[in-house]
Amino acid sequence: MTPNNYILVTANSATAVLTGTFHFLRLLQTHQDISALDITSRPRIRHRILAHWDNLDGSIERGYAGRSLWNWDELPNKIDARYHDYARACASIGINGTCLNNVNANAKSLTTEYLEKTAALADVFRPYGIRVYLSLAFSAPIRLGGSDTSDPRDPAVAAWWKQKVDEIYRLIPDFGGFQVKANSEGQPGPQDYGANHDDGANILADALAPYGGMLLWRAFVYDTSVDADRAKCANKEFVPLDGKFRSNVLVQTKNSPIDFQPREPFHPLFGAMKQTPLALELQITQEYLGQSKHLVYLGGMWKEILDSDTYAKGPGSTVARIVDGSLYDHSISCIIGVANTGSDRNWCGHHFSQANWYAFGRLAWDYGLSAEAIADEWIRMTWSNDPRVLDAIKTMMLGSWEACINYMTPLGLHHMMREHHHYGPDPGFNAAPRPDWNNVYYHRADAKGIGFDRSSAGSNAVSQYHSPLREQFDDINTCSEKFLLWFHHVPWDHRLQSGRTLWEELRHRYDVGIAFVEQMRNLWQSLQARLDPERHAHVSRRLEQQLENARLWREVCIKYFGRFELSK
Ligand code: GCW
Repeated sequence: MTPNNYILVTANSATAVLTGTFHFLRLLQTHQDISALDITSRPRIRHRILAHWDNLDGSIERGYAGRSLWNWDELPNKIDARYHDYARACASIGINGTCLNNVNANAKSLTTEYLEKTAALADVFRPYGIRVYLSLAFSAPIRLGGSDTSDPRDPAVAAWWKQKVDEIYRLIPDFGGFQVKANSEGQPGPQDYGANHDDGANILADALAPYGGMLLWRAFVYDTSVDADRAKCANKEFVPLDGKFRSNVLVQTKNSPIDFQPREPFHPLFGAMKQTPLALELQITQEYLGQSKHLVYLGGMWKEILDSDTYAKGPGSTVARIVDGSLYDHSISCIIGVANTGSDRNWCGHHFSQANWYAFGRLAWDYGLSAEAIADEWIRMTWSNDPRVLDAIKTMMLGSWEACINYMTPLGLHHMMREHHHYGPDPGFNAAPRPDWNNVYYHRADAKGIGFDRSSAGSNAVSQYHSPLREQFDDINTCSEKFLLWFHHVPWDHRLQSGRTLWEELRHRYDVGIAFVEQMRNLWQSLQARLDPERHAHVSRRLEQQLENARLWREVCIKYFGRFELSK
């Protein structure tokens, strides 16, 4: 047989052959040379999960693409064709898990009736190599089991969970495990009984362990009695528990300390817990980044987080190496992205939001890929291989995240959005029931300056980072300007690297952000004849909305902050 007249896709499991086949299709679709293929690929992170914040009534918390894909009323009997399409799309980018229901969980999802529905979905997803996970309500023993407590130290509670888990595995033999939001934003949890996160996680982990199930325990906690600076709370609660969790528990940590803001520094829990594997939680759905109205490609944002050096074990201790388990030698690893899918015809509300679903999967598989390389693949497969189209769209995508930061929250500002729905600006908001739900709590603008002082002279959140980051962040002159107002209260006339004062620079950043949206709109217009009219028109309308909203951010923020600047 002469060499090179066949192409072999092989792997160590059926699912992996499927992944390899999709990789090959991607090479064809992106017009790569296939004459001398010699590719080996393995995922860097073992569990690559989409988390759906979908409610059982079909609504989606922070969903901007229509109703939930899961039609619970029709399950388990009716299997919608889109379940297969969804699984195929996920498998094509290496996603191997899906958590079906909202972390603000309804206990009902663990009833036998709903488990049978979940089992039907698991049957659809199995051939694609995708396991299902569920979010649970910690109060389920009370709500479903008739118990008067869900205290994790009560043997009857542990027994209830064990029999529930046994039931789940009878129906779904490859069930992935649970995701838990406990004692966070009003959700029930072990602290309701004076027990702690490890107690709660461990009884669930013990029930899952015989089946190889995994427990994702979220670290998104910010109890004001723990610390007055919300950014510090998770470390203060979780670091003392390091070493106390069972081996099948991962502490699931958002990429950043406050929430999924347009830009924040990485979460200091990465590098602070050595004995506990940490799952990285990213938000694909753009809750704080213009939702499905703004074109914002998140590849660069996630790369910035993954590539961040924590210095936990000296230089090179990146967040990625903590998440993949290599830094502290953990065999279990997980990355989880809050999904942006829904039942909209285009899946994600905005045609360009699909790029974020795609980028999540690709980075989860290989965080060494660049944001640009991922954008390149996606554009070719979604829009065109025409170089003019490719160049224009790539320019749009690659500049879009920085533009969003500039027109919403430049220089380290954060949490300035409108209450509840989180779309649009409201820097003066100060009427929430807790201080850290107010926007004035975060920017602290006054006649002297603006920004949250988290330096050693302020809340000392910098102390949660390792040297030399701690010192860099602590000093107003060495703190990266992208995080300046996140770590410092800066005088209005402080000079920045550009030579402009802070106030001048702020105004400049808003202008730059808006100018980029205008550029995106113009680039998109120039492609009209090269793209299909329907999708082109849809994106055009979205870009107009984005521009209008970006201008609103500038107008409202400059007017609001201008009052303080003038009074100085
Ligand atoms: O950012 C906040 C969101 C909530 C969400 C919460 C969380 C699911 O506004 O909608 O609740 O984060 O991550 O638990």
